[in-house]
Amino acid sequence: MRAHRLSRFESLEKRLALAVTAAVTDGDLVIQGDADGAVQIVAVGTGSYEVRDNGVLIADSTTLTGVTDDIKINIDKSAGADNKVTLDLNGQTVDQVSVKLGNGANTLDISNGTVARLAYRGGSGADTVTLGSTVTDGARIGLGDGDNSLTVNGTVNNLGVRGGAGADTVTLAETSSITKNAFLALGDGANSVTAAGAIGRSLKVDGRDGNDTVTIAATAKITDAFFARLGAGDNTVTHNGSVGGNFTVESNNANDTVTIADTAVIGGTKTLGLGTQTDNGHDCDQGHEHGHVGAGQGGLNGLTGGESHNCGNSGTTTTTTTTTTTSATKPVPSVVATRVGTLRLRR
Ligand SMILES: [Ca+2]
Ligand SMILES: [Ca+2]
Ligand SMILES: [Ca+2]
Repeated sequence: MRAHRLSRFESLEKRLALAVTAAVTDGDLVIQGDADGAVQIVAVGTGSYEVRDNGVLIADSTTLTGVTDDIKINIDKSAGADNKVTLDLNGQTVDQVSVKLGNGANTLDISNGTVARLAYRGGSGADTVTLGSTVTDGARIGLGDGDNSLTVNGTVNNLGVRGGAGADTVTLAETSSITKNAFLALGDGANSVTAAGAIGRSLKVDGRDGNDTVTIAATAKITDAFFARLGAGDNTVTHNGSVGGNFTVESNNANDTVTIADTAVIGGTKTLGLGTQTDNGHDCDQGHEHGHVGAGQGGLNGLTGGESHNCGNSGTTTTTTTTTTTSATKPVPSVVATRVGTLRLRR
């Protein structure tokens, strides 16, 4: 009888141990441990929150109150489980949100509030991150290896993303607005980038080995430059939107495809250096961006700083393509609107 009770007790203890803890320390909401299931973090009032793990209320606003500073989510340091975390800020403003979910196929969804700085670090699994909140300073998203996915729906001041060996998909949705720069260093793999929203300054995309695809959608408005450096593989760039500054594509493969729609806008100089890239995707602006492209873990310093996207113009582009200028009757202000169909540079 006694043994039976003990056994049941141990079983219960074991189960309870597999749950996150939530506490407020020095104004920070700290959520950590190994999750039992999906972790839901919801703001329920000014500085007060509720946290659930697998539907079970871990802590409510009686203890989770006085959150005036950061939110720190550090789940699954060792187990490599698939973690699902939702953070509903419900109109609240917090300073820094830092999220570490370890290995495994993790999902993070942040919505309905304002964050000064966001730092996400995923591991070797396929991370899926959806960002709907406003980020007033910088968002640094380290996706690590795996076939990761990032979707930005909200407003972010500076966006820095790093991916590793897998096929990373980054979507800057039509509703998204990057106030300053977006720098996406996606490493090896068949990475895919779709920019459909507004970017106040520049968009820079770095890929390495693998077939990278970059699409500037018709709804996209990039105020300054577009700069893609796509390494090896069969890379594709499609421009249907508006780039106010220079439009530059470099790669290791002279047979890469760049398609610029006749409705697309390029305000500055178009430079296609397909096959001219001599390295394989390391950061060109080494004085500015630290860390290793594709590392995903750490090395995120400076990701969001990039004021300059001038990368020592390897600038040797001859266009051997058909270029059909748009009709002269069509008003073409200071922009260059050309129809070039599919550009294929062969050498
Ligand atoms: Ca990952
Ligand atoms: Ca990648
Ligand atoms: Ca590539």
